[in-house]
Amino acid sequence: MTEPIERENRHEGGVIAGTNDTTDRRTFISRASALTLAIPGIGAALVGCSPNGSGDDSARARKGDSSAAHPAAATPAATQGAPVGTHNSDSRLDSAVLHDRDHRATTGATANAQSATFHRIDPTLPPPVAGGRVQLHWHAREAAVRIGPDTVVNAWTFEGDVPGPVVHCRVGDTVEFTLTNDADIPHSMDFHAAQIDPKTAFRSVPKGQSVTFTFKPKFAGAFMYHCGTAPVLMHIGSGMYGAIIVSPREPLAVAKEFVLVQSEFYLADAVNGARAFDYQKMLSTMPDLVTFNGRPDQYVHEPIRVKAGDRVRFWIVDAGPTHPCHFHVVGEQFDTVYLGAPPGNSIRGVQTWSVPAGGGCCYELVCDIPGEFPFVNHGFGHGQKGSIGILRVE
Ligand SMILES: [Cu+2]
Repeated sequence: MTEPIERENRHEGGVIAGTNDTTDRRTFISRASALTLAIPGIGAALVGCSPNGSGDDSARARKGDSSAAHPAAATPAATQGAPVGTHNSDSRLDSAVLHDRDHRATTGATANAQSATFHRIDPTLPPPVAGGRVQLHWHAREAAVRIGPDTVVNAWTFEGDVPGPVVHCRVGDTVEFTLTNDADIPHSMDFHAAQIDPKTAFRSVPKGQSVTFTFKPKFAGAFMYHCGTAPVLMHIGSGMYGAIIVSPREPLAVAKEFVLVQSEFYLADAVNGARAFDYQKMLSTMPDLVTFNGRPDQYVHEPIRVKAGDRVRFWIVDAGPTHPCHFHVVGEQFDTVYLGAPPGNSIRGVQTWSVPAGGGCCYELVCDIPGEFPFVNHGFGHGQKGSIGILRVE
């Protein structure tokens, strides 16, 4: 399932790519190290937030990579390839790596910036693979990602893109997941759809090593996944997140289903055509861009199309790292919003409903008449920065 590593690169200064100069970087690194060392549990606290897990294959990546590729050695809640006791709450691992590196910003990713091509992210929810078992083997890697005609970012990614692939399964399916880290600094995976011991399953793995774990989603819903390596803000803010959609065992009403992952981008000025992520900006919480599926305004330029009379279901995940998404469709109303696991927990007749950072929500509407209906983050300071699109009803 691993797609070709078209844009992979080495990224030597990646870890502090967002900071503005050497001093800032050192300050950031020492603060991050101090934080994680002084408060050993904080990493785990930041990492956690999950529910748990029986069988059908599902999981497909966007862009046609069918996710199911490498059968992950099903090692329940396990840990492979790294020393026991190395987990997220001990970001000593990360810190050690940070201290040992020359943090000069620069990077192989930059070198590949010009060749990074733009592609629209297909928002269509892929079908769950039949069989009750999802097998995923993903790679964490650095990549130059073109998120707009003039903007290439040096991202940390799952599978080479931002966001990472969409996974779609059903309640009770078995998800067998392996992450192999191809990047120079440690990374990890935290699935919010899992209930599992985060200290082992969500632990960080250094370059060249892997972690494998298995879970069975207990609740339906739109769930975030992300790298949980400290500082989590930096890892999510640099591109390591995505959505796992868990459908209920009994199918919901027939609908055109779409997945939107809202996320913020905090960017430094371009160097050699590529922009690094800026950790100080992440801390200031004033994003340069707020996007649906990692590209500002992409569904304005190429709208989402449905037919009059279609039921439309939006699965929205807010990856943050910090701000909520106040989801609204101009000229429409949601006949149903599921606050928790569909098909329960529904409220009706909703104009706008917010998804918190790290959360997900399911929205439904029926488009009775043709037209162009903008869907927006109605927090317009952010909507105007790119979290807006058009639903074209034909
Ligand atoms: Cu990471």
